[in-house]
Parts: sequence; C-alpha cells; structure tokens
Amino acid sequence: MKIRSLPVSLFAALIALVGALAPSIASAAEPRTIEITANDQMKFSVTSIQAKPGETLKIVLKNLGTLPKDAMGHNLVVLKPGSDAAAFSNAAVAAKATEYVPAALKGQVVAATKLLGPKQNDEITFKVEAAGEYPFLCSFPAHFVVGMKGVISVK
Ligand SMILES: [Cu+2]
Repeated sequence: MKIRSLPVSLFAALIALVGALAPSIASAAEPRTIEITANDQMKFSVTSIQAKPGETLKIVLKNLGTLPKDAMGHNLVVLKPGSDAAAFSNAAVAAKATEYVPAALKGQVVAATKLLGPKQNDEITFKVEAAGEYPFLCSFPAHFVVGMKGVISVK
C-alpha cells in the first residue's frame, strides 16, 4: 500500500509546485494595475499603495470631475524616495506651461500622467526598483495642500 501511494503523492507534489510557481511567473511579466480616480472635491481614491522592490506598477488615473481643466485639472506625479512633495507642489505653481511639472525638479520624477480635464484618463507604467517611500501628488496649484497626495511604500 505504501509503495503504491508513493508515486501518486510525488505526482501531487509536482502539480502543487507548478501551481505555486505559475502565478509568480505571471506577476513578474505583467504590471500590476492600480486604478485611481480624482474628482472636483480634490481627492484621490487611493492614497496608500504597497509594493515590492522591482515590481512594475501601472497606475490608471481617471478624472471623474466635470469642472474645466483650467480650474480643476488633475495629474498624478510619482516622485523618487526622499523627494519633498510639498516643495515640488510649491514650485509647480509657476510651471503651467509644462503641465505643472517644474523643469528644475524633473530629476525627482519617476513618472507623471498628463494633466487631465473632466472625464479624461491617462496611465503611467513604471518600475519601483529600490525600497523606500515614493510620494505621489497632484501638482495642480493648491491640490497638494488640500490633500491630493499619497505614498507608494516599497519594501
Ligand atoms: Cu488635482
């Protein structure tokens, strides 16, 4: 009885091993999609994201608002760990020509969506290589101060 059951349990163990490996292979190849909405109340629907070092993330930003882009545009800018998001927001006020991404601070940007008007979408795909806290914000004037900000925690 024992001799007969051994190959069966080995086969079952192999099946289990393949099953355990398959999802990790799939996740390494495909970015993880995170949908975030913005609105006329100046809120992001997601403000905290957990990720692993080396993971590829795809953030889809959807502006659900109806107010015109000049008055209530939204973007989503991901900064490198250690960047000062408040300082970035302050500098962005004078950077309307570059969709509120100040040229002098471009080196801090990991990825940025375009500035969205009402009912527009955009997406960014990027890899978070190093562990750390990656701040993100909407850099439209004053939106950071009202609370359009969050953190991607990579560990
Ligand atoms: Cu905004």
